[in-house]
Amino acid sequence: MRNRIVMLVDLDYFFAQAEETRNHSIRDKPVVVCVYSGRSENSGAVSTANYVARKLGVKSGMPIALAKRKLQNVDAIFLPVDEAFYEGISSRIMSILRDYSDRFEQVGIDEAYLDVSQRTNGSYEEAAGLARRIKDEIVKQHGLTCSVGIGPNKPIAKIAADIKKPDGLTVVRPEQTVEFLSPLPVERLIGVGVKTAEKMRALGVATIGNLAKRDVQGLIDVFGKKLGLYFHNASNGIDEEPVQEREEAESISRISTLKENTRDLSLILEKTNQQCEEIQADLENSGLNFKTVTVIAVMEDLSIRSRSRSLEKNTNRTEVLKGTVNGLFGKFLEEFNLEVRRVGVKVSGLAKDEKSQKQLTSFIKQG
Ligand code: TTP
Ligand code: MG
Repeated sequence: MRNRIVMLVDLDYFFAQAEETRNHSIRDKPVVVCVYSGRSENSGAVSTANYVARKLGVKSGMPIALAKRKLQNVDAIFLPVDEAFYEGISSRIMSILRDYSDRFEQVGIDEAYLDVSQRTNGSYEEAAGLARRIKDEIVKQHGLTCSVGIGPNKPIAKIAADIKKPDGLTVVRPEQTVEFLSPLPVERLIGVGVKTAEKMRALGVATIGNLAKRDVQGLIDVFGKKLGLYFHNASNGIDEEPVQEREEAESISRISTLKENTRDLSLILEKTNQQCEEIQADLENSGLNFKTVTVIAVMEDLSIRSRSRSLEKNTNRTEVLKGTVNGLFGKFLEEFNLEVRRVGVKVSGLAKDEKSQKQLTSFIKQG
């Protein structure tokens, strides 16, 4: 049987690198991309940071205030997330990756699995060459680096991609799997979090190699049948999950915190109009339109409320979205007496819009 070859491509420090491509002068400085909550100047969390900032201790998820302390005496750049911009780059890169694969599965904004078994005829040598071509093309077209892992299945490709970053390329051939996995800490396996790792350590299992040597029945006794079997297979590098195209997103949404709790409709709409525009950009990028609009509110007592309205037919018009949100929130404020803390907008009932449908049909006709 031919070798199965799976590739995982993960863009390096994606949001921060995307920011560097539109402003080269920030490249050598620490760049921190932030999700500002808007509550006070520094409230919110770090979305991601470039490697210059990471060397100085900044990480995803860290409070912005802490990142600022770490970069106190350095000329650092703090920027707000611009998701519409990153989505645009992401969808263009994903279409490059799709073209290089037999089967394709996007798993995040900057990450995708490519099954390349067929086009490389099961040759890891060729797969490595293909990965180098992909990396070159993404640099050439978008000025971005990525890290690639190649292996006989998805988990190994993923672990391989994570081993060397940024701009890495790591190939794990089937015969190298055990040697590759053995020394790694158990946390590298998907599904092994801090708690499970602690439990494993108590059993004398610290590395994937330790885990692989355990008797499968012993693992089932401790973790139950499903997990026990999974840990046994995963630590031995066994995984049969195919690379599979994901279903279209079922909804697109945005939610954010208001500067202060309020019942003032115009303050709410200021925020939701912005969200509607971001959603519209996502819809346009993916050639989708919507049928149902939902508004979501987190109230001052932290309870969550939502109200929806379905339109007669699908549309992608921003004015319709904004208008519907306006109507829903107007009614909403009449219905509930509390102040609103966070607001969000969601569109669902997504379908390909006519324009891209037509392009698709003409494409098929030509082909
Ligand atoms: P990742 O691929 O996990 O991170 P990254 O691309 O920034 O860095 P790496 O070089 O290690 O791959 O996530 C992709 C994007 O998702 C990231 O650029 C920003 C966003 N993100 C968050 O907003 N919050 C988070 O906690 C994480 C992990 C990512
Ligand atoms: Mg990444």
